[in-house]
Amino acid sequence: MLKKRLLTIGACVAALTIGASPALANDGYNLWLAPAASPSGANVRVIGQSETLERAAGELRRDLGASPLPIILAKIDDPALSTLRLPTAGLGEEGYIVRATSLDGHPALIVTGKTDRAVLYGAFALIRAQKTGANLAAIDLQSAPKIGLRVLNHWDNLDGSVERGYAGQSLWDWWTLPDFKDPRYTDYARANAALGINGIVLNNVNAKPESLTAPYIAKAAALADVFRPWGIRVYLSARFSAPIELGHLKTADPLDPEVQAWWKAKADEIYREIPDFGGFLVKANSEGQPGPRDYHRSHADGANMLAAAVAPHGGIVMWRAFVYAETDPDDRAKQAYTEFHPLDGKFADNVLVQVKNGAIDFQPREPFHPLFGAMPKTPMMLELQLTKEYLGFATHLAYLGPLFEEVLDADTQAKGKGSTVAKVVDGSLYGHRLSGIAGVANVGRDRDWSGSTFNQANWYAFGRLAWDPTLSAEKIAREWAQQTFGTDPLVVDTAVRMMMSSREAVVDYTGPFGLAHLMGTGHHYGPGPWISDLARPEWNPVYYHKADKAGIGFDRTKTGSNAIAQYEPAVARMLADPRTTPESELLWFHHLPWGWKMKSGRTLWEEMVAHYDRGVATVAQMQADWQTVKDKVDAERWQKTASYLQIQHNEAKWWRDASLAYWMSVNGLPLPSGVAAPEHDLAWYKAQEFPLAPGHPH
Ligand code: BDP
Repeated sequence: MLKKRLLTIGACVAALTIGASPALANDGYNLWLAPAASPSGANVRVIGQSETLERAAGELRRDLGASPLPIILAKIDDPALSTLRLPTAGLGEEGYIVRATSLDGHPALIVTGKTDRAVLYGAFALIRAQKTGANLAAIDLQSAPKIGLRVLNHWDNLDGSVERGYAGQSLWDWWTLPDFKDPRYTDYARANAALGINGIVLNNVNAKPESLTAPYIAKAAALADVFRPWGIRVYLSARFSAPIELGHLKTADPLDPEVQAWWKAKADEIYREIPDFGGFLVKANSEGQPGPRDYHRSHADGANMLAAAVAPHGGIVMWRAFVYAETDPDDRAKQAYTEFHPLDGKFADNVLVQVKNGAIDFQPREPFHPLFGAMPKTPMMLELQLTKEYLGFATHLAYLGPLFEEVLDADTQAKGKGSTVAKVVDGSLYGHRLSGIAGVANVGRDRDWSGSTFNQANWYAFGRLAWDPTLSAEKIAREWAQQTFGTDPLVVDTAVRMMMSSREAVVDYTGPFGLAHLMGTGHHYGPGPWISDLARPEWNPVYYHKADKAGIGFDRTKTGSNAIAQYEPAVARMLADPRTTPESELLWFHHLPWGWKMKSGRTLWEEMVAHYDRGVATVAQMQADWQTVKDKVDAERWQKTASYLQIQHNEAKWWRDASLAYWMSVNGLPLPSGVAAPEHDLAWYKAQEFPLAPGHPH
């Protein structure tokens, strides 16, 4: 009897580990790291010793399916590999080689690189290659990251909430750290290492001074210990006024010797606990945060003071250029450039200036930020937002790969044609030693980490593009889908099709043609294009669209704010004329009559309506597509995705209806014939309130 029961249990375990049946529950916890159905097990040998090499071997033993060749992990300078004469040029510290070859007369699959970190990346690359269909018997991969600092920014607060977080509470349980190291911290590090992410900023840019106190440094050190074997360093957001709040100084003036000494001592204290601490991220003089401007000092003065404190330890400072001031009447889109451009050449050589992809704020579509290419002497870090503050929170399916690709491929023309943002960011355009890219994390304590299965793809895409910004968003979508859902072509093709149309759908139903910042106040949930009563002008959606009876759009040409002059002359010339401006950015740069003739021959108004409708229709299409894979995806992830698509459909329609109701109240125009009227009147949309929407800072 007992034996029979054991057998049954054994059978169940086997069924669970095989995991092939789509009917089995899958809560998404494994991300892109699903264990192999029949793992390669003991066929992996490590030459040399380090915790990181052991982790690499562990990953292969768990996640790699049967390998046709024995696998050998070793650093490239290990004498055991010397007969192979592997090429080391261009590998750098983190590049790997994965090659099927013959070692001392025996066929073997070599995973190697100059450092154990590189070998770890090679191991993950091998797993990825297998899961995406490569023939391991003939594998020959060589890759090195193009960008040095590949960093996630957590906007996590010390009380466990996450600013703009839609995937549950913060992963970090600050209260039980440093004593309790939740196993999830390790799983988190693995997932990041698999993508090559090598830095994590632990706390919100709107930083509390407490994160720099001894108890919190100890907590950060505990996380650093967990992350270290995975090649990941920790960083902290620093509050500029900490010398006053923690050090009881009278000032935080960066030129004050006592302030400088305080920061130096603080950095020394951190490095005693975290010897490989990465450095500081700083949001200064932005949205109420303290900064050097409070003392009539420049951003360079502030950044350089912190840079001097971490420099002896090899640390860096990531200084954000996301600044705009209530006292500045100029176009908000111009303010960061105005403030930072004159500072080129004034930053210490361990400072990177971190610039959001666009000049306003992570909107569904923004033209590239004019600072890219405009500060040749300063390493520019690109900041992207993975958490979908403006693209439907956790519930909307919006694959951001195309958004990231669009900005990386954008041509600044700073050194002639082909001076892409990617080349600015990877340091190659101006030959910088430091280069970096940051993503505002979309991770929390939800079982599936990111609030939905498809949101995981945004984390994945960020990591892959950070490694190689020339990869295509579509290729990344495909490899993600294969690792996430398996290789059934119907599932993969369907997922990729949905993903590739999804971001444009959000643009269409929230505001096409470069309209931006039309959302509800504070929580940023849902439409609010009518909002005009907030204290600061640039907080109001009406500031951005400037719609009136005659037309719509923000004139950023020389008859308006002349923001276009911040771009290279060749780019500015193109943007000066609405006929040569890409239509996707038309109303960002121009104020045009509702009757403006679009390339399609239709009027601007007709075309806007068509785009709102197309956005809603694309979501309906995603719903229909998802139905076709119902029997091929596990029930748990399928159902959650289906339910979220329904939410998205409802909310897309809400955005469309509310926006059209408002635009019609402004322009007095009828809807083109055959177009459905908004479900409610404008007053109804205006009356909606969401005080409990998630992610809202407090
Ligand atoms: C905006 C967010 C706000 C952030 C700010 C920032 O609404 O919560 O603090 O950006 O990046 O997108 O500093």
